[in-house]
Amino acid sequence: MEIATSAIWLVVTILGIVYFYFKRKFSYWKDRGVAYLEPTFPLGNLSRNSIGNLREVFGKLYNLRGECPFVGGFFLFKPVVVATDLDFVKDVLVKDFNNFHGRGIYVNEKDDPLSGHLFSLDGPKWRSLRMKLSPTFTSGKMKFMFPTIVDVSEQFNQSLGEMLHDNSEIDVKEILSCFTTDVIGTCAFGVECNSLKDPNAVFREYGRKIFQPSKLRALTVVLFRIPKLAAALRLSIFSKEITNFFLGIVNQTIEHREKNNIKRNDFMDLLIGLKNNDTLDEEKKVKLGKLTLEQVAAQAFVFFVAGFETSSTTMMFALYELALNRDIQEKLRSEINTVYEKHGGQLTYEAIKDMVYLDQVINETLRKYPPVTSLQRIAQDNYKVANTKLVIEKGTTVMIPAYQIQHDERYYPNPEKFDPDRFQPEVWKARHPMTFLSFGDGPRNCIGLRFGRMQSRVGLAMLLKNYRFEPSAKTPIPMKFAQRGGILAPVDGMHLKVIKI
Ligand code: HEM
Ligand SMILES: *[C@@H]1O[C@H](CO)[C@@H](O)[C@H](O)[C@H]1NC(C)=O
Ligand SMILES: *[C@@H]1O[C@H](CO)[C@@H](O)[C@H](O)[C@H]1NC(C)=O
Ligand SMILES: *[C@@H]1O[C@H](CO)[C@@H](O)[C@H](O)[C@H]1NC(C)=O
Ligand SMILES: *[C@@H]1O[C@H](CO)[C@@H](O)[C@H](O)[C@H]1NC(C)=O
Ligand SMILES: CC(=O)N[C@H]1CO[C@H](CO)[C@@H](O)[C@@H]1O
Repeated sequence: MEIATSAIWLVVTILGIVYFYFKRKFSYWKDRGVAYLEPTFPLGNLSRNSIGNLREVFGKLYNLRGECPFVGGFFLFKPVVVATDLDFVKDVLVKDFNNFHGRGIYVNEKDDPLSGHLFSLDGPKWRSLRMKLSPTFTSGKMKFMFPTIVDVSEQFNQSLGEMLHDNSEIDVKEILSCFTTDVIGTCAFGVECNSLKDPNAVFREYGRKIFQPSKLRALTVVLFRIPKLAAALRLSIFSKEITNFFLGIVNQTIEHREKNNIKRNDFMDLLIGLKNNDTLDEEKKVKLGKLTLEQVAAQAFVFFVAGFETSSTTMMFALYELALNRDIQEKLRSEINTVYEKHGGQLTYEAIKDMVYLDQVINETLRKYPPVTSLQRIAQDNYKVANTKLVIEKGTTVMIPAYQIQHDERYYPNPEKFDPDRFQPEVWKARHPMTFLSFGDGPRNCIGLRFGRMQSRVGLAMLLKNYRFEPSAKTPIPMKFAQRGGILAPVDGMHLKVIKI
């Protein structure tokens, strides 16, 4: 009896302490006079990032904006800054980058070598790696890889032609993922693949596995957001199966190339160079060490993960809007055909650069459908916010709601309208530079921006030259976004009618 009563008291007391702890934490923004969304116990209101769709919560938060350059949210009991003012966004991403260079993502290089990649590392490790990898993505290097991308696109065009019947309705999301998987598989791993022809293609299979949402993963992703706890538990982000596959394929590729002295001027060649040679930090005149095999594998892995789904998503939403806007589709096709002719019927690097309207269509697609809907930084030190009395405390996460900013009618009137003319040079130059955040901005923006744009242009040019796209009964109109997963996607694929020209 005695013991039972004491036990009950103990439980009640603990629950009480936890409750008041959260309650005190949840008054964080109120105490500071910052607009915030009432959090729910115990998840706060930003946990849905990992469990469901953050876009809705961000929409609510964004609507609270006022004088203050940001509003407050909670991830579990941790306060999160949600930037709503463009000058403040610029301070975080560009001007005061030194205080916001990290993302604060959990990394466990020891148990989980693939987690040590450019996207998740912070501090000097990130800086040194970014310096080493930047030369990999210059326009000169892109020019070298261009013919490879065109080859893949021709193979893709052919397989698609064989697949189609007179009046086919297909899920373009799936076929575009096959295309970008093949491009990255070829350029980053030097492995010839034809995912469209071979439904069991390994890269496509692993690509699916990485992006497959699951309940268990949702839970661990919440834990990853508390890096200290995750580190104490020594959690691994990627399964042994995924790790072994990527380490194995990189190991084999390197061995094969070194033994046979093969040079292909692709990402893998450049990574092998970084494994064998020291690099020089031009600014500080210091040598940066060589990459280990594990580090090479982690970078090839992140090129794959960050490179295929983002670009295929861009092309998918472009085809969707083009199917709904036939006049824009015809205008674009006519540009593509004219430029092809001008360049002797060849899709050259110069030809692609001449397709200006194509670029506008891609920009407008990325504006309306940013594949990565928000950006993240973490404060290195206490930070005084310009023109306010507010201080962002060390270790606080700052989120930038790119999707909301790009749908704000103050910057893009009638934001739901698909209008490539928003990106005529004189129009976009007049806008605040932080109104377009689909590749992030500042020194930690997307390193693969040029490559992502290039493969999207080649893919779209090839497709629009040879096929016409129309909506079908299964096309999602109006658009409904999936509630899960990290990258913007429709609920149930993207079915369109595809007609040979
Ligand atoms: C249309 C295609 C793409 C989109 C929309 C996209 C978008 C983004 C965004 C929003 C970020 C975060 C930027 C920030 O926080 O400021 C990012 C980072 C990154 N992206 Fe991309 N990306 C694309 C293609 C690619 C490709 C093709 C690659 C590699 C081959 C790539 C590799 C990376 C890497 C490594 C980072 C981390 C950079 C760092 O932290 O230093 N991305 N990307
Ligand atoms: C693309 O495929 C179609 C058949 O579907 C073919 O007529 C056309 O020549 C191909 N184009 C290129 C550039 O390979
Ligand atoms: C790479 O592969 C070789 C065999 O092909 C093996 O002996 C070696 O241990 C592998 N290295 C790593 C780091 O997995
Ligand atoms: C790296 O060193 C190898 C010889 O080990 C050399 O062939 C290659 O050109 C070097 N690469 C760079 C980028 O310096
Ligand atoms: C697309 O947007 C980017 C970034 O705002 C810009 O650099 C590029 O010139 C734009 N292209 C077109 C055709 O508007
Ligand atoms: C997890 C989550 O989203 N929790 C809450 C965040 O705040 C909004 C608005 O107060 C609630 O509706 C959510 O349930």
